[in-house]
Parts: sequence; structure tokens; C-alpha cells
Amino acid sequence: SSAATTESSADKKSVQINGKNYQTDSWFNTPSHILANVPRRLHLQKDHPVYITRQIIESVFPAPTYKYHNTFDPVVTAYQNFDSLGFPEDHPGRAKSDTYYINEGTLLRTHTSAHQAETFRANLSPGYLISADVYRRDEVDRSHYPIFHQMEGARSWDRASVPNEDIAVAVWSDVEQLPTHDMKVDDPNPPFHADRNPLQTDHHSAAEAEAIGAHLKRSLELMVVEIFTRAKAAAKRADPDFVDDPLQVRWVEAYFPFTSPSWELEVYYGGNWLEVLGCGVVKQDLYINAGVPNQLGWAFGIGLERIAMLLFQITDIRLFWSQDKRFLRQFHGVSDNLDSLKRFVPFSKYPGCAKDVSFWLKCTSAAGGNVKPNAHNFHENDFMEIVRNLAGDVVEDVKLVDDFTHPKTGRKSLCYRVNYRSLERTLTNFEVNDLHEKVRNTMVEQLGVELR
Ligand code: FA5
Ligand code: MG
Repeated sequence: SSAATTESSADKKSVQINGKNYQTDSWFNTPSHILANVPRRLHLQKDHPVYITRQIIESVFPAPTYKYHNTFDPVVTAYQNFDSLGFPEDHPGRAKSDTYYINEGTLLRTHTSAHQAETFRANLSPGYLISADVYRRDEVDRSHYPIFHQMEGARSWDRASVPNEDIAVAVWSDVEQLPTHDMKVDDPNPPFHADRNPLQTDHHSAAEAEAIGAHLKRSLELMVVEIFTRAKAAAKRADPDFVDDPLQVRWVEAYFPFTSPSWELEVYYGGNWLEVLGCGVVKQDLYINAGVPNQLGWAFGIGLERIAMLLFQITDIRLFWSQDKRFLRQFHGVSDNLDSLKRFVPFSKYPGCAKDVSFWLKCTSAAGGNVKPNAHNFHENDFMEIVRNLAGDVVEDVKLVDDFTHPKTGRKSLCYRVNYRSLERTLTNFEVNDLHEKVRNTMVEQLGVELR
């Protein structure tokens, strides 16, 4: 995990990913350190915490009701990732600043929902779980990493299979078959919101959508209970006197282009509310377009690392990528015996080194060539990407520490603090200075900023 080189990606005519060749074009923005990690698929590495987390969640959504798909290709079309899900043309997620493109129509999936349409179309079982690596140009900190793993789940019911095609009774009887729990759940919002989360009145009765929402929520609550029961047992094995705070979750209204109504589930943990998943009642157009118009149901998408961090008490998301034996050997044998799961014991932290970079943004010109001092097209993710390309896993986080607009000229300047720290060794001063100098120079070259 030493510094990666800044290879200019624009010169490459084609790239190979998982044994397949793809033509690149001016949209290509996937750096080599991302491509190098595509084959790792942590969710398929036995005894890896991401794999163990997948196993535990799968146990809450049992076969054969749920069919598991774990090897879908990460290279998808923009159609699969966005259009098939109803993302509007101008959705920010489509921007090059947010997504790793291979070429104009081809990208590294940004979420497992990219496979919803084809999985509904295949119609192999009433439910499914899809676990996979996903890719996002995102901020840099302890809970965000440009590659992470998601699990998509869905459960559908077929109208044609019930009397009067009224699905509500059938779904409620399935809710009653689910186990109960005594975890504290806050769910303050009404099920529908006229503008943000309307009932799909052309397709569902309120009773049907509410029954589907109830099945969805209970299923996911049971998932959280299972995870925390295992986390607590692990803590008790390490420390018999361990007492933890009572578990608490809440449902928050959310928005996704492919579900309505939609929610996010947050878990109260370590004094904060942590978002762990998004979900909702599937928009009927997805089923219609997938050739199964008689079906209706729910879908969710979970961040597996977020759950694994809770389960194992892993506090830095970069650790999942560590090849260090001090990390990997702590999970040895757990896949074959989930009851042997232990909390992660951190190995000593190496010293970090914070460096600031201050710069004036490049002004963009107005019509007629006049320079507008307060107009610029700086994207924070482009800066994050420069840091990642140069420093790789040696960067712990990047924070904006100052944002200044000159009172007279209107020019804008920013200051970011880059915290360099390796998980595996002590960095030398020389090495950090050298990396930081490269970051500064690359910002001038690629973003046209003026250093202060
Ligand atoms: C989605 O990706 C939706 N596809 C989820 C969904 C599926 C909604 C099906 C409805 C129906 P979101 O962008 O919020 O939603 O990501 C889902 C989860 O992934 C988050 O709750 C979080 O747990 C995790 N996540 C998001 N970004 C990162 C990141 N950079 N690093 C680690 N985990 C992340
Ligand atoms: Mg979210």
C-alpha cells in the first residue's frame, strides 16, 4: 500500500477488467489503483469480515425464498446503473465527478441496484440478495472508501397468485410468519408523503403498500437484531462484564428514483446516528419494464462495510483492504463457525502527519471573455481523487479547514488539511513532504488552482 503513481489515464486506448477488454474514450476516468482492486471481491474471500457479514445477513433472508447472487460483473452500462432505475438525465450521480467511467456508456457500478431490472426479469424466486463490490468517487474519511460492498435485497409477491388479486392479506400473513423482536424502533413519519413519497396510486392500494412496507421494515429490523446479538456475544466473550447501551434504530424518510415510499434505517451507535441502508416499495415501472407486471414488492441496499464496522468494532474503513496478517488472522475460522466471531483488536496506530494546502480557485470566464472572480468549476471530488491517486491508502482523511472569499476581488480560496498515516508502518518526513509536494503540483497542473 505504498504511493501509487499518477498515470495519466487519458492515454490508454483500452483496459482489461476481469479478463474482458473495454475501449476507452474521453469519459475514461478510472485510475489504475481502482482497477487493480477490482479482482479482490472481499465479499467472496472466506473469513474476510465483509464475507462474514454477508453470511450473517444471508441467514436472515433464507433460501429458497431468497436466491443469492454474488458474482455479477462490476462493469455495467449507464443504462443499467441509471436509466433502468428512472434516474433523470441531469442526476448528479451521473457526473464524471461522482462515477468511475470506462467510456461514455460503460462504468463501474455505483450501487447493486444496477442489477435490479435484470434480476426481476429473470424472475427465479420470490426474493433475492445480490452482494457485490461498488465504486464511487467520494470524500475521504474513516467511513468512506472509493470501493465498498453493498447487498441488495428484494422480495416480490405475484398478484395473479392471490384471490381477488388483493395482495395486502397475503403480505400481512407473511409478516406474521416473521419472528418478532423487542428492539426499540422509532418510526415517526406517516407512510406516505404527497410530494416526496407518494403512494403509487395507479398500481397499489394504500393497504397493499403499507403491508409491503411492514414486511420490509420487520425484515430489516431482524437483520439489525441478528448483527447486534452476534456483536454483543463477541464482546462478552472478550469481556464477561461487558454491558452495552440498549440497541436503538429509527426509520427516516428518504428519496430514491426507483422506490416510493422510501426510507433509510439509522442505528444509534457510539453517540451518533449511523445510516446503514436505503430501501422502499419498488416503483411499478421497474416490474412492468422487466416483463413481470403482476409482481409488486420491496427492495433495499445495505453498505456491508458499515455493518461490518459495527459487528467487529473496526473503526477505519481502509482496514478492510489490508493484507496485513495482524488484520486477517483475527477472523480465521469464523466463516465455518459464526459463534467464534470476535471483536477486532486494533494493532498499534502509527503516527500521522497533517499537511495543509491553500489555494485560489481558477476563475471561469463569463461570456465575452471577462473573468468572473467568483465563478469557478472546482469539484471537491477531483481534489480527493488527486490525493488518493498519489497517496493511496497512506491518506487517512482530507478535510476543508478554511473557505475564504476576498472582500475586494471576490476571489475564493480554500484550505484543505490532508492527514497522512499508514496502517502498517511509520511514514518518514521525507516521504510525507514528497507526497504532499506532488499533491500540490498536481493540483496546479490538473485543476489550474493558484497555490497560496
Ligand atoms: C443506494 O445505493 C441505493 N441503491 C439503496 C437502495 C436499494 C434504495 C434498493 C432503495 C432500494 P445509498 O447511496 O444511500 O443508496 O447507499 C446505500 C448504503 O451504502 C448507505 O446507507 C451506506 O451504508 C453505504 N455507503 C454509501 N456510500 C458509501 C461509501 N463511500 N463507503 C462505504 N459505504 C457507503
Ligand atoms: Mg444514503
